[in-house]
Amino acid sequence: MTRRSFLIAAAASAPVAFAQGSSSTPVPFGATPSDRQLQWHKLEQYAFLHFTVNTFTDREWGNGDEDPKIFNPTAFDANVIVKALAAGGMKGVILTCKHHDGFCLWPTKTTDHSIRSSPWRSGKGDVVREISEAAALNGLKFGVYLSPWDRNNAAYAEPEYVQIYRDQLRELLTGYGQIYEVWHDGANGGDGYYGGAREKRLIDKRVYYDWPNTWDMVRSLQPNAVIFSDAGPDLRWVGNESGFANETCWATYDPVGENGDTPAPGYTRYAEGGTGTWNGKHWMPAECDVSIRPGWFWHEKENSKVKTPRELLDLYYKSVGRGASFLLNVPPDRRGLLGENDVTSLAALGRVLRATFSKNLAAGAKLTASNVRDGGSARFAAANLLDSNPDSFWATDDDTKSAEVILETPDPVTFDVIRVRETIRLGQRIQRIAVETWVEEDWKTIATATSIGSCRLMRLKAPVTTSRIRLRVLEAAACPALTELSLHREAEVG
Ligand code: FUL
Repeated sequence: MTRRSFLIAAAASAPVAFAQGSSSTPVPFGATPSDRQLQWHKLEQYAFLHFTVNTFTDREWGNGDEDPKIFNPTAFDANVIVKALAAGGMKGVILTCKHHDGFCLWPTKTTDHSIRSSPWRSGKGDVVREISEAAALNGLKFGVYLSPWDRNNAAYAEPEYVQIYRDQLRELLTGYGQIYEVWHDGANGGDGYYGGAREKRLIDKRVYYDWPNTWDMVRSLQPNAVIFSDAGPDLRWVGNESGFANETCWATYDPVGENGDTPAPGYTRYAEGGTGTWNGKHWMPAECDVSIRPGWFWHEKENSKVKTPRELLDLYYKSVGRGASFLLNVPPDRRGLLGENDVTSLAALGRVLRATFSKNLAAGAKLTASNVRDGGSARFAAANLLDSNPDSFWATDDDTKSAEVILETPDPVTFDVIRVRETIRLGQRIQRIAVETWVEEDWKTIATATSIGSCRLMRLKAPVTTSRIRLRVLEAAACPALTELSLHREAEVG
């Protein structure tokens, strides 16, 4: 087929409609992200640091009766840790300020079971301060994990402990600068030390913490912080600790309690978090947490079981590439540094991501859309897909819910990753897309996807070389609004 007949074929399959009546920005569809969620979406990947007495006892869950004197890292260096995370492309870091064992990594006024009772820095140290300052210095955001379950505290399961928990949260939210994320673990209740009682204590996860009031406090002290739990309110657990979202993963989610009732942290049908709820009432995107090692805390025996860069890369595609975030735990060891294998894997991940995504191979391409809103208004032109501006977008008229864009590059390009982003401030609108290339006088599908949201990465099995690509929106609940279409060649992991 000649170039002329290709264009006729393309035009025939791309009816141009100049619908009347739709003007200016499309009306948002369904739930939309808050400003704090929009800021969070930009991070995409960030790190977890699991560090506490467990690092020294070789346990995953401390019982609460650990002697604070065992906490004594020999060469703790927050700056070295954070630099290694930054090399891995991490945009933030969340520290386990207190895990289930109750040991506080900052000199809290609420209990003696803290770093003040340890020999580290003669009891004058503050891990939270050092990590938060190193994060700021290296351009990473800082977040806090504060376990609701406290196996040390004598008051756990009594009303008094809820006040202690809030006081601890207040200290963290007022003493350490800007916090971008507050992490509430759902694991809660069971055996513990509890001030010497050494018994089993269970709480009613639905009511004990009075979460709405705790979250109001978070909002007033750190209005820009997103709050994570199995039940939101801002971010949801993806429902597994393996680091992936489901192939279809909606940013909206309506969590339900285990018995179909009101949900709470630790009390949801959490497996549903992997897909979310199409057109759900709440914008509550998924976060995929996983450890770089089998355990969350450092164990010498796991030094040889660190995930390879290739495994980490796969998880990046299955989390960030499905519209969720990638929360990668890298636990400091007894020196208070990251292990050698962990640092090597992180650095390789960072290198491959930078090499793959720093350049859009579609830059300079000519774009032709089957429909552009407002009679072809430049404000909504298909060219906006390539301008690297997250605020500009291609949109169609209100009554045009399936549409396509043909992209022609001056010379053939070779790619194996396609990235597409919706204009999420207008909600999640698209339900199905396909990408095709022009091969032997016809369009051939090379990739399909369902949910898009903030980011969809389509990773091809083999590279494709072409100069004509067609993106088709096959199903959408409202006129599509897309902010990015980019082509990439996956770099070698090395
Ligand atoms: C779980 C905890 O029980 C693990 O120890 C770890 O902190 C993980 C991130 O969350 O629920």
